[in-house]
Amino acid sequence: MSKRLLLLFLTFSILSYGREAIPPLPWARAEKENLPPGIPGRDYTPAVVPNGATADYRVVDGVKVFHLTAEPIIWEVAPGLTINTWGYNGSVPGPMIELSQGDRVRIYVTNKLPAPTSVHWHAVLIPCGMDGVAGVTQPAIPPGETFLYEFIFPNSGTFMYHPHFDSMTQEGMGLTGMILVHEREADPAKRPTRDFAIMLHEWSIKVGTAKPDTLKMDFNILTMNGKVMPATEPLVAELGDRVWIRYGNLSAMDHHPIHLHGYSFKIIGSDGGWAKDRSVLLPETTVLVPVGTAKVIEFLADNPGDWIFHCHMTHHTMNQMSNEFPNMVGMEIGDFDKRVRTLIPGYRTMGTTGMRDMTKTGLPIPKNSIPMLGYDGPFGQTVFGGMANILRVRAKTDNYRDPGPYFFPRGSIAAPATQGELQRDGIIPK
Ligand SMILES: [Cu+2]
Repeated sequence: MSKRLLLLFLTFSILSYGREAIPPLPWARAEKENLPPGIPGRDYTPAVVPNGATADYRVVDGVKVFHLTAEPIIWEVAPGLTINTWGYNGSVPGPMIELSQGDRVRIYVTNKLPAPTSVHWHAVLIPCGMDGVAGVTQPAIPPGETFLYEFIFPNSGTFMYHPHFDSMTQEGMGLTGMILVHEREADPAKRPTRDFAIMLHEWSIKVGTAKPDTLKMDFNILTMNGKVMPATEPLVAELGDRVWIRYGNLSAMDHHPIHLHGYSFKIIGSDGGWAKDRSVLLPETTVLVPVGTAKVIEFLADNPGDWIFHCHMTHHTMNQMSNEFPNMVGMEIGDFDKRVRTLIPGYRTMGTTGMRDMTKTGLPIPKNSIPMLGYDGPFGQTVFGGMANILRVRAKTDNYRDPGPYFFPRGSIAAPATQGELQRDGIIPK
């Protein structure tokens, strides 16, 4: 090496010392691998979308082609409440986009809304021009037009899609959807046995109306995949199954702590990626799903039964109760009802002992409203609904069809205490 070359080399080394080399682009590896489109069943076990659907696609020259249409829709939240709102491909949330890591997609977005829109691929690491932020990365899609997004999904994970134009109105009206990207795993035994995807959402719908009010910041309809319990479709698993539940939250204002009964689980992933070492994760029974995130929980189905899982914010399981009714709890009504009935036949004061009167077992309610719904279980009314559902774990199922309510082993249910039992343990009811 000549002296001059050596000097040049030394100068370059000193100048670049402490500076990182330019890292590879997040999608560079996937681009290089150029994998063929993943095949459901062979490369991954398809996830289950309770009350929902997986998006259809076709493969054109090795690319998965999807078509989303943002449009006004009529949506039943539960029998008794149907709303006029906005959705993708006729539903709230939109169909779940399910892929394999490394899949290349072309997603056409047709805007049939009365307003411009765009679609942002939340937490997917893609080139900036595909990010779907109207004004920043692209012009908004005008009503009547169709835009094309094309990119590779470089990582497995749990992601979401939603408009990035007037988000308060458009996400608030229900334009939301989940994206699941699976690792390519040839051995089904190494995949989760049951994989569920649930989008959390919240709505402000005045009693007796059908249009969500996206300007309001207090919410009275809290949904899982667009439904409130008891319209939520139960999750079914068999003993020994490795279960994943993936929650996404595109509510406007509220984080939802989702509590699962009967199980301890681990939070193994978020929309940002996966936990590397699961053995160090704290065991949990409630997962907080903040607005704008996804969380994935994992547990082994080892405890048979009908296990409720629900947002632990008590108002989020009460539907349109919120502040539409006066607080009657503890009121002594005496012969008030009897006197009013001479003027209004059939009158009954409600709510003096809580919310039970507001269930469908109570008195008639305003048209198109669900002041309170509850789940009719084998032992009565839950007086509890909204952002809630049931996980049914059984020794064996008929191909995971809903087995109906749990059959409790004899003597395993809480029941009235007998005189003998009270005496045995020295309990004297006051
Ligand atoms: Cu909640």
